[in-house]
Amino acid sequence: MASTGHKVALQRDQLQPGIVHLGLGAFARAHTAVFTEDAMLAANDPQWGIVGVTQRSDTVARQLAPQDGLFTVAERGEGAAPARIVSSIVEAISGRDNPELVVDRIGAAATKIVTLTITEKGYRFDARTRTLDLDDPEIQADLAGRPPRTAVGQITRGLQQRARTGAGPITVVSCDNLPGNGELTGTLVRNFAEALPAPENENLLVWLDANTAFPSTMVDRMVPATTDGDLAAVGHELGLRDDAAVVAEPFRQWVIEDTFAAGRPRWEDAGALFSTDVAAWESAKLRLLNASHSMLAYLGLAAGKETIADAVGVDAFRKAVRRMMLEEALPSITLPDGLDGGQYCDEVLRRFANPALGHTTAKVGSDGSQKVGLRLLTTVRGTLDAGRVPKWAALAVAAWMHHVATTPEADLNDPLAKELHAALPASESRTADTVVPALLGFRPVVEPALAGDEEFRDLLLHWYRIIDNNKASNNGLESLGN
Ligand code: CS2
Repeated sequence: MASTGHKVALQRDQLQPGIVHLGLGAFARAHTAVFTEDAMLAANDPQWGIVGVTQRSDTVARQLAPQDGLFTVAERGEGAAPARIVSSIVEAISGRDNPELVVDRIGAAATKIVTLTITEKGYRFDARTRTLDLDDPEIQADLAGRPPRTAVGQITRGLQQRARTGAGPITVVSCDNLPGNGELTGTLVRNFAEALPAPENENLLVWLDANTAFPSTMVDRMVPATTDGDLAAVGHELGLRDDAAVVAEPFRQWVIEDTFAAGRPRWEDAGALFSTDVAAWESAKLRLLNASHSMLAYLGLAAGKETIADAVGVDAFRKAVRRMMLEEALPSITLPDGLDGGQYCDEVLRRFANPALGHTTAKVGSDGSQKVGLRLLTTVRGTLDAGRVPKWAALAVAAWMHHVATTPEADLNDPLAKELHAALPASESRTADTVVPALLGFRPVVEPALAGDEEFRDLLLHWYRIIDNNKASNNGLESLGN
């Protein structure tokens, strides 16, 4: 790509590798890499080149290598900018194939920041205690001393190398949709360090306290999985083939807590907001946008809708999502200063309706066991605690349950697919009366007090029956039983 005469914004020979990014999926390329390129350009500060690490597969690293790390971001929808080539990635490595190299890069003195987009399941934590899952066999293997393959293992081993070599302080920035993602990441790294044998662990824990920072962030941009059609369209626009191209909506947002241990790019020059109130931004985003996204995904899947835009185009679904946001989620959160809740909800619905994005219900509906608790059960709990009826959030949870119960285990895209299916009755006896109690009893997702709430259970039974009765007729579900 570099040789085609297309404009590359940064002076590549001056870039230094200041950031290691774990989880080089489409989102990271369309969000973190773009903000960082813009920040380096605006401040003429080339020290924040990104070493990108793919986590589970080596595909993106293989695609980027022959293109010198260059790739295209093509915006889709109203207000889309022309396709741009992003030049902030200086190296792409496969964490699966080269775990020692990842540790070395995190341990290098030039590295000042590690950023993460590894999705919820990548943290391998127990959602109830917000601590590292020490029973996870991958974590155990990393603790036992193999070249680390988990993100927490790679970070902690990299930090251990820094402590040993005197490579200096560093900041670890989680960019995943988890509340308190910075504090959580710091806890998981410490849990890993604590589980190492003495005195290895004590030295490391002392070093961590003095040399690391874990700011929280809220990230936002809808980035679907790139399809062959997208690649063909980008090829047409640019006149060249880019296998690592990504498509994204025009909107992007990043709110960051300004606690860095060793400097940072001027991301504010690229439109990021530094705030002391990231927690409020994060809960607004998770419980309004992400919760509605999940709700539309599961309702859409039950009604045979392929994309989020198709699902939000169904009147009854759009109304249900709006009511969930306005009547249940908004009253149970505290908004950050400067955010208008009503406007935010309108904007979210407008973004979902983007017909050009092709964000699939299957993609957004994946990993439900990791998302439903944070996005929806929080609102169910808050609404019940306030003495109100979580009618619409319960609809979303029932739709998730229906998705789990009607999708064969092998097709259920969820790290706990096996455990979820083990909790369910045999497929021929899956009805509201058997599925709802079985999944309410699924402890990794539902806490006992909520599982025992009769009002919530009755709502789930009510909605599950409506969804199940209408599965053969889209029109029936599309009116949600009214
Ligand atoms: C989506 C998010 O896949 C999902 O679960 O809800 O990836 C969503 O598109 C982003 O958080 C938007 O910022």
